[in-house]
Amino acid sequence: MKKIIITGALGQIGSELTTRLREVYGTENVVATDIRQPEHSKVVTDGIFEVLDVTDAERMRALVEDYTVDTFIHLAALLSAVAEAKPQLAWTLNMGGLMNALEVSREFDLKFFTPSSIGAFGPETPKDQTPQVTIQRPTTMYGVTKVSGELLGDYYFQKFGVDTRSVRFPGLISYDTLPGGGTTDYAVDIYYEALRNNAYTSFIDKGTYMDMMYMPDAVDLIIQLMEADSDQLTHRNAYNVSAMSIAPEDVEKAIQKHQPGFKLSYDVDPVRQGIANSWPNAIDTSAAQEEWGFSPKYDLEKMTADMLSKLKVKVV
Ligand code: VAH
Repeated sequence: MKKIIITGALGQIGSELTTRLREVYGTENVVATDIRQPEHSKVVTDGIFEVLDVTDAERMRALVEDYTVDTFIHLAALLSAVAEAKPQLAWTLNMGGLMNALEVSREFDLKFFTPSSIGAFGPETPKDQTPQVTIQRPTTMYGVTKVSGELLGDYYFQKFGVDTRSVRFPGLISYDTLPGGGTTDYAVDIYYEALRNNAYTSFIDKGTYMDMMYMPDAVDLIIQLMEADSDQLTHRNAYNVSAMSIAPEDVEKAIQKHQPGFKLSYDVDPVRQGIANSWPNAIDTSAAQEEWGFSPKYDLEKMTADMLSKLKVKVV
């Protein structure tokens, strides 16, 4: 990677990835884009920023040509809960945007990354130690777009030679930018509410195990995968990645080590609980470990300590 364009740069992944890529590759070599242009975001003020609606193929092509990038990182998409509320919009945005990004990557011979998700699995998928290659029949529109995205990524690699790469992200936990309407957002909200009120009411039920990862590990692995030798990669679209399998009560215990009086209660949201129930408990990440050295640094304890210390500065 030398010069990179990113879509969805203001999102939960995009905001931290943009900052990191600017540090690693140089501010002048990162073109951050999103559909809006807030005045006070560091993504907008600290480097190159362009407004881009990813369903606008002409504008996307013009930016790629003008900035002579060699890598396309496509993050713009609706997440699971929002996609379930607006399934038709989710298909149009998630798949229309992805097709435009793959087409421009084909035309300009760009290296390409877009994330899949554990949401690409469904109720028939083995829930524990979910294999890298297994049945994928998701029952959410988000999952349908993610499986379709994986298949499109492989198709563009096999048919057109586009160097497509992808991972199935678990729930991502971060202190920089709030997530935008996912099922795993409880695992971010809980830290904010622990500091504000020393209490949190979870919309996901006790005993609901899902894969999770701290954002620094997610940002690191995107760079690691994109810098890996293409010949090393077999399961390009998309690698299972995860750092921990946790339930709300596990986060409660980890927070209580820092705030003994912290109280967790439950008010389950049937829609997001239904989505969570259709996903795995814990996925197998051996393919990513073997093919490109995936190795997350943060477990629940280390993440909790860092989240609470970083958020103390932000949360009033
Ligand atoms: C969501 N955070 O909840 C995203 C992610 C595995 C979860 O895909 O939709």
